[in-house]
Amino acid sequence: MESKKEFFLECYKLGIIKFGRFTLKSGIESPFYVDLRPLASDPKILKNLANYLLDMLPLDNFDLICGVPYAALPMATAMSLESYIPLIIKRKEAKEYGTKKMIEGIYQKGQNCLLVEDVITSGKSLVETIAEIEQEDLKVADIVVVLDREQGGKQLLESRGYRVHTLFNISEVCTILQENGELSDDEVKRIQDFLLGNHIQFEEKTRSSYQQKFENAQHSVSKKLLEIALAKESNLIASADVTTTAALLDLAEKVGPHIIALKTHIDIISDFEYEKTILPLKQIALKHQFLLMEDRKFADIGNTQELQFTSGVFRITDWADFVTSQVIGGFESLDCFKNVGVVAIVGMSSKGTLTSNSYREEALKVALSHPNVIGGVSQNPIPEEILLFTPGVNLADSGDGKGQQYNTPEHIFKTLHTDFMIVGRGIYQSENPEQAALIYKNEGWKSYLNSLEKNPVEH
Ligand code: S5P
Repeated sequence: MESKKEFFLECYKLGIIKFGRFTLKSGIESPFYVDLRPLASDPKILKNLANYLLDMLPLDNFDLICGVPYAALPMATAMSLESYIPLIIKRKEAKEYGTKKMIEGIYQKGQNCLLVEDVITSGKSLVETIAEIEQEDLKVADIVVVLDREQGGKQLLESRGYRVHTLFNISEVCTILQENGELSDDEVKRIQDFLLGNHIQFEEKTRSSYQQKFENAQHSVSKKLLEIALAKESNLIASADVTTTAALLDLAEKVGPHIIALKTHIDIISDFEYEKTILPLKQIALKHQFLLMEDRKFADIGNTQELQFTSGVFRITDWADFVTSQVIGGFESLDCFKNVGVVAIVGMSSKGTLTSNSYREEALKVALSHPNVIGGVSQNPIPEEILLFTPGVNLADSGDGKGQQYNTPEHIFKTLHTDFMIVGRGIYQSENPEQAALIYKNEGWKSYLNSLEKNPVEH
């Protein structure tokens, strides 16, 4: 192979680095702009690049190669072809349908994965990618990078115990170009000054604590929920999907001390009578200090929703502290829920749900702007202004054979920054619901505390 310097000059001819004044995504003005994607369009260069990257470290240890999407995907593919190390593909976004997998390809738990990145700046996208690969129980120890912009990313990853192997860094690139008459001394000086003043301190996004959310909460029901969560050290909502009054009251009594709210589907109680079902339920809620959440999932025009909320045998308005509602009827359909909190259904947990990205975006707009809304039900992160309720949690199962898809408490608190987890069959179908509630409560609280930690990348 030619020398590294000659190789760089060949790459440079493809227009991968431009000098001048560029406003970056962050708003900062940079004296240079890097885009390595053209390298993939020259097969000879891509192949040589793959070999340069592979030559930087011993390869005996790696079972897999993975590129950070998108620019590093062809590089990782070429490295795989040159080294015969199998490739896995990391998605940028989880699939909407089917498996929801973030990593595609054939791999086994515990395998070592070599990660490939085109340019490292703050290290943010690498940190996020590593977390997702590690979530699949794969190991990452080494990262190869084509160009280091020398703005702190390498140090960040090394401080977390990863080995970062960079083929080029911006200083040596400037020297090569200066020697070759491509860059003036003034330009080099300007770049050096920029690099001195622009070490990006990448702060990982951390979640707000219940205490912070309590202080900022506007709605009285949000405040109450957060207050109970803090007092009981619980973020558990038990879903009481039982069909008789006796079973409902029995469950409420047993799980009451450990939960912040009991979620009902009141229309599945076959022997419902307001006096015999609701009045004792309210007593139990008062005794054990939890709120009542009626999971009615209203989905009609405002006038009909108002009737469904206030009339009929259930008279939900008289006893529920908060209710769930679809937002498909639009903003004004939520106006009728004046005396309760509304949890908007933003995304559903079932396989094949129609709550696509674009639906969720629109649903969130309604939820965020309506004063009655305290939170959303979703399997995806939502803005911190409203509370996130996540059902589909089960420690023992991954599904129910009827389309329900389950996650663990650890996943939803760490990855989604969930506020409250909703557990149904994991508790009420267990042999000992009281003990099960306690286990979920402890697991949920532990996962919440872990999710407050700034540095979730562990070794
Ligand atoms: O997307 C959703 C929304 C809700 S509210 N997925 C859900 O499962 N739910 C409700 O949560 C569902 O109606 C049920 O009452 C509970 C989950 O029960 P589990 O037995 O599957 O834990």
